[in-house]
Amino acid sequence: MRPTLIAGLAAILTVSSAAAEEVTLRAVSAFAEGTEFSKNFERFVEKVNADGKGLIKINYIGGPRAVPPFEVGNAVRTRVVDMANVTGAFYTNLMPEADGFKLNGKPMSEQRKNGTWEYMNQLHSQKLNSQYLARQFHNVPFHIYLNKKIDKIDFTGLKIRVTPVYRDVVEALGGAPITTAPGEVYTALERGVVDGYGWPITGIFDLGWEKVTKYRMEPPFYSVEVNVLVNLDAWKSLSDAQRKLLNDAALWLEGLDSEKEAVIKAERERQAAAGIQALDFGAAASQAFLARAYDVAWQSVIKRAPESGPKLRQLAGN
Ligand code: 173
Repeated sequence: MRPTLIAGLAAILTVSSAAAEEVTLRAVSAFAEGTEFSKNFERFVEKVNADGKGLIKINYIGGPRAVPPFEVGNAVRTRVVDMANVTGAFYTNLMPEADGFKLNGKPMSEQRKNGTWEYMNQLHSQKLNSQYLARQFHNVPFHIYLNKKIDKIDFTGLKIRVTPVYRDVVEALGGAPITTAPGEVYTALERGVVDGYGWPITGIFDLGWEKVTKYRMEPPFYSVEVNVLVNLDAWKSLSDAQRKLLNDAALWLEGLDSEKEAVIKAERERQAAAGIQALDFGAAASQAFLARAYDVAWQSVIKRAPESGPKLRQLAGN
């Protein structure tokens, strides 16, 4: 070969290997783009792409139009995607104990110190072939929303839309649970297929549910958990610098939970202004409901995951 050609080839190789240092990860969210439980993840993607220029890039494909919510866990396990923003409630088929994550409402700073993160990471590594990068929304509770007025906390005769988050407590209180993805809630309410639904305190305006919601039952219960998972093979293929960038962004993402207190207050006011009436049965009934809600949920987790269930309960401390 002529020296110029060799020099030329060498230049091309140098350029392409420099370019290859920037890794692209494909990511999806189990929640619709731009809605409450995708928004902070989308901010995380922006941050990684800004801070990680030349090092790592997240190609955000979007929400449930890309992968149906209940299939997102399997998509990250099999590396159909490299990264996912998804609640454990959507992958209990692969990890029955994921149903217990909602019962731990401790801040992530604490969970990272007391061994919870590590244990959760181990579970995700074993059962979801994933790195447990971050958990969001520990301070956001759930509610049961209703279209039929009740005069005590009793769901007898009511059909209630659930995911694994609410199934046990709805059944324990006499309701008939009907599982749907979030994308089907509006139609189910509009057609009267269900008389109510479980959902966090935040986010009902995103999909227009205030138009088909009359009541919100008090008290709030459990803790939302939406996790950022990275396929383990993808994770292992990253350099230390790339992993550090993701870990730093993950801590930043968990820190965004501090914004939620104000958001929750505003959301309660917005619901009231939209005509959604709070059904509050007083302190004693609320206490009894909470005790029952935690009790049936732990029983169910421990029954389905006899080894990890008790360990998760011990870590949650309730
Ligand atoms: O109600 C749901 O679809 C659900 O389980 C959930 C979990 C976390 C955040 C938002 C909704």
